[in-house]
Amino acid sequence: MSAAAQTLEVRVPDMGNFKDVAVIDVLVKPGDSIAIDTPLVTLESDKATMDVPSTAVGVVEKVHTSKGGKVNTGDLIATVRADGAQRAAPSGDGSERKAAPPAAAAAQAPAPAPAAAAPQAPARALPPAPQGAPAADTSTASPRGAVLTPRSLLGVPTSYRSDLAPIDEPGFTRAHASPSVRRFARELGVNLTQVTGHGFKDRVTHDDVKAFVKGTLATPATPAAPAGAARAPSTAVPAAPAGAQASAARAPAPAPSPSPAGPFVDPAQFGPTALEPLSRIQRISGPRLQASWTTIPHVTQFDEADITELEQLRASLKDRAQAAGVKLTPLAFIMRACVKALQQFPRFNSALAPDGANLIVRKYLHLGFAADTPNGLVVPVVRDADRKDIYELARHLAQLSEKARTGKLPPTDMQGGCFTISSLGGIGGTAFTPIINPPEVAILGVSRASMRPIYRDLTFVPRLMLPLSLSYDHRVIDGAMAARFTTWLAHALAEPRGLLEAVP
Ligand code: CAO
Repeated sequence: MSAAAQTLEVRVPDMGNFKDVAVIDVLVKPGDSIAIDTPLVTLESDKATMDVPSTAVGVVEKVHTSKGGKVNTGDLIATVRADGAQRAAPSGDGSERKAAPPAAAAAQAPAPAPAAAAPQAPARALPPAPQGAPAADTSTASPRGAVLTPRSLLGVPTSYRSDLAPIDEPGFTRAHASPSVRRFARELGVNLTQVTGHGFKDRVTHDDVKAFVKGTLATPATPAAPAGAARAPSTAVPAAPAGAQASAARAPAPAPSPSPAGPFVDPAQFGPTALEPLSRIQRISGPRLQASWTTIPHVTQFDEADITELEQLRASLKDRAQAAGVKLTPLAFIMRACVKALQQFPRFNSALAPDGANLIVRKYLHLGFAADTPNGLVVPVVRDADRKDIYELARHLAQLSEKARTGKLPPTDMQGGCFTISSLGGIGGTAFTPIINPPEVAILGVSRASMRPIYRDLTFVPRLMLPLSLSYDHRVIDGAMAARFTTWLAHALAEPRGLLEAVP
């Protein structure tokens, strides 16, 4: 291979504002065969944890970072030896291109190699190529173009990995499975080397991973536990079925979370139970939610908005919206109304300074919205929402939701939110108490609108009423101000033509 062999560089992709990000894991070593998307290192900032996927195919020549080190956007992570016969030409802008999977590399791999699997894997969608790169060349894998796989959208305590069963990384890398199955296995903390594949040529499938998890959950957990477990009662485990293999050591380890709510009473004492692992996002976001709920004095102000006219207006704009290539859901109007309310009440667009004695009032307005995804809750952020009209808001809402659902939301699309809207209106419910997303100081919950008889001018009239639930940080916002905010918001939604004005 050698005359033709070429060395490719894999660098840290664009990490937005993150600087000096800690390398908490190195997942490959020299000599490992890697494919596109093979995770190379795990990075962790105070806001997010992410795997850096490979943008090259070949054999790792050298790893240029180490566990415990720090990296920044563009830093070299690994050099990879690709087969010249199948590699693509260098891009000329300093970035490398994806090489086709080298047969030689596949042959070197001791087990069915990911390189062999790569051609079947759907190509990862990359963000737009950097300036100067050929636009139509989807094989361009710029060091700044790879998509990070965020493990945390809401922040991560540094010790969170301690609750995961260790994964045999080289074995995981060699396992015969597609990138989506690998992602799924990582999500559940499943060690792919332990999973028997039943797909084509014994490839591990999603169903195999699920069956493995079910199997391990049906067997008793090892009594051995991390330090501190003597205090923390064990998680519920059912009695082992006769003849079951003692495979609990392989099971995704439940988080050894000492419960602040008092001693744990094992439900298995009172009847049959099953243990289901939380998704990785849930495991990570849980402590963050708990910290917000227990450290911020939350109060929730309820109100309702008459959106009868808004719905008529929305129906009348359907064709125009379609022509503009967007779908106008009530949320776009609610976002615009929130922007105006935040401009009216700037305190809601502030953060409490760490000294607890000052407010940091933002002069920009990025609006977050909660999105329900197959992997859990994420909060994409619409940047400069105050400079977008209702159609642009709808467009960004749809685009970010789609990215969130398909796991392609980069950390930069989740940063810098000023205020969050959590809309459960498409699903149902009459009210709920959303949890503030710090350092924000308020969050608006929206439930399902319903026709209700409203007493007006001595008679009941049918009106479409939208329930609003505003949770706010009582250290920053007084009850009277919150009531004024929701009253103002309800009024803006009740007279929706004001929401259609052009935005400067
Ligand atoms: N009342 C009645 N109907 C509503 C509504 C409301 N408040 N809000 C939306 N709808 C309707 C929409 O009009 C749409 O119906 P049509 O197709 O007939 O027009 C339907 O419900 C579905 O809307 P949608 O949910 O697809 O779109 P959206 O713009 O309202 O919301 C998004 C987008 C991403 C916010 C949403 O899909 C989502 O993920 N919501 C869940 C958020 C969540 O999990 N919050 C909880 C966080 S706290 O744990």
